[in-house]
Amino acid sequence: MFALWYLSLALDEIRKRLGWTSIFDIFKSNKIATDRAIEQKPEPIKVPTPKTPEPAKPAPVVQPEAKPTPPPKPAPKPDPPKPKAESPSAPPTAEPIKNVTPKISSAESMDRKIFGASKNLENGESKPKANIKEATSSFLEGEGQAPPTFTQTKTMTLRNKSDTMVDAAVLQKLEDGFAKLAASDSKSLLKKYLTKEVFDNLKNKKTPSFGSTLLDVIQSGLENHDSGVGIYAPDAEAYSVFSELFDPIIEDYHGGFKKTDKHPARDFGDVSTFTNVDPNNEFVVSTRVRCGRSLQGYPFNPCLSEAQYKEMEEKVSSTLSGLEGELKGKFYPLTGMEKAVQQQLIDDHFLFKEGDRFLQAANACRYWPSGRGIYHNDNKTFLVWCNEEDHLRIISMQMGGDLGEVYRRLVSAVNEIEKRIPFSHDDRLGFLTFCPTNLGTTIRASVHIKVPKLAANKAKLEEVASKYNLQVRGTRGEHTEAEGGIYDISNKRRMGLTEYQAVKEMYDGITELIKLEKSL
Ligand code: ADP
Ligand code: IOM
Repeated sequence: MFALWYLSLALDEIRKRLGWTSIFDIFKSNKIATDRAIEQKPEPIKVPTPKTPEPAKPAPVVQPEAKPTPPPKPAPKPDPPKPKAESPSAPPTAEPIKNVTPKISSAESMDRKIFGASKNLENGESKPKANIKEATSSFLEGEGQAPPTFTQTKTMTLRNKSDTMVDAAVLQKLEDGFAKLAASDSKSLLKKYLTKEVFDNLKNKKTPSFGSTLLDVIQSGLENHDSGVGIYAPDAEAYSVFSELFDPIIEDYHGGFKKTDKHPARDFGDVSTFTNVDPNNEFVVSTRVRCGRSLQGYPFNPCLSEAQYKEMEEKVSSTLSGLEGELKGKFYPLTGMEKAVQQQLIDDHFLFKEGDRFLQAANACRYWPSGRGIYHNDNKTFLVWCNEEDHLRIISMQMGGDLGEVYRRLVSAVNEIEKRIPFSHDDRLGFLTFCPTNLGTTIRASVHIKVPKLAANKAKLEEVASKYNLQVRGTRGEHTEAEGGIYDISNKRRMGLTEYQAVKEMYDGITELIKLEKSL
């Protein structure tokens, strides 16, 4: 008996060494397979698994000084593949909302208002998230339109604890950029308010839905030390997550709009009250009033995919094609527009310029010229810019100083467009825009004006203008110089007052400046 048992053990050992399967093993493996098959019925809904992220590319060093305006990018790069939707039953879990300002109930509620949560959150559609990360990686690569790499897929798992951390390369870029800014003589509001303490408090934060970092917020100002402001909100949640930086900048720019303040309700006032600021045509060359709007359901520039740009352009052009009367016009896409035509429109002050380095550094010019365009009526007194700095810039302008006529046209256009497209609005911040300088009413009412005596000393002109809350720009707009003695003077603040009051501020201030010019 003992010998038999010993023999069976020896045989089993030989079988194992030779790799043969015993009858028992065959039975055992069949049973596991059967059990698995039983367990797998009914089959659960399969959620596509994101591909393994590619490794991040090394970050080049921030350019300390302003670079010359680069030439426009020739052709749009292909649209990044859309990230696959996550499980429909699992809406994104936002980071705990510790950083929101008291007036904004929560980042999520803000997001719901702004991005049409019914579309992006409740359906588990994570499409826009990919692009903010891509934006950051593009900046790290020093290239505005880099193809999506690891960051695109990485955002799909943003809810994973480790993915809420800011990448080491981004942190390094932030530290380098901050050190250079701190050592610079930049006059930007970014430099003024990004103290070491604020920097350290914010450098590890990310917005819950888009994963936007402090770098996404400040990269334009880090690259362009000559910025007036230097920060943008890559997505609307950035206004609350990075409020420690946005709030003081907003307060400074908008003349005292505090973090505890609430922007008043929209009020265009009595449009018939404004008259001609320069009835004798002595000083004012032309008058313009514009406002900005963001389409509900879409994030800001750095988070948009090329497909979204195109979709928005289509929405805007088809909506505007329904306008009648003096607003009736045509939409002209930038894609395919002859260079000579484009340049003429820019030279005539109708169209936005191309290759704005401030916007490029903020990742706002990706896929250019895709999705960009201009709508205008026949005599170019009513215009709409599509997808430049903001989704929409609605503009009314004409030669001379008849502010009443210009404002009345703007108000009727905005009212007509608002009947057709819903815009993003926040209870505290008013209409939401990419740049904090444009929040609230988003109104910039300006004149192109010649005041040679006052302008003999540019610093003096700016000093007098600021007394009336006015801002002086060059002839071709922001960041340009005056040509032929023509300045662009407009209301500076847009928050904490109504639309009517913003325009009145320009009207009153220009009236004073003209009086002063006459007295010299
Ligand atoms: P905004 O931020 O209001 O869009 P920009 O400073 O970028 O303004 O200027 C955009 C264009 O509008 C520029 O070509 C500028 O010359 C033009 N512009 C601004 N104000 C006037 C005006 N009162 N008359 C004519 N063109 C104007
Ligand atoms: N609105 C934006 N173009 N501007 C304020 C940029 C800046 O100077 O920082």
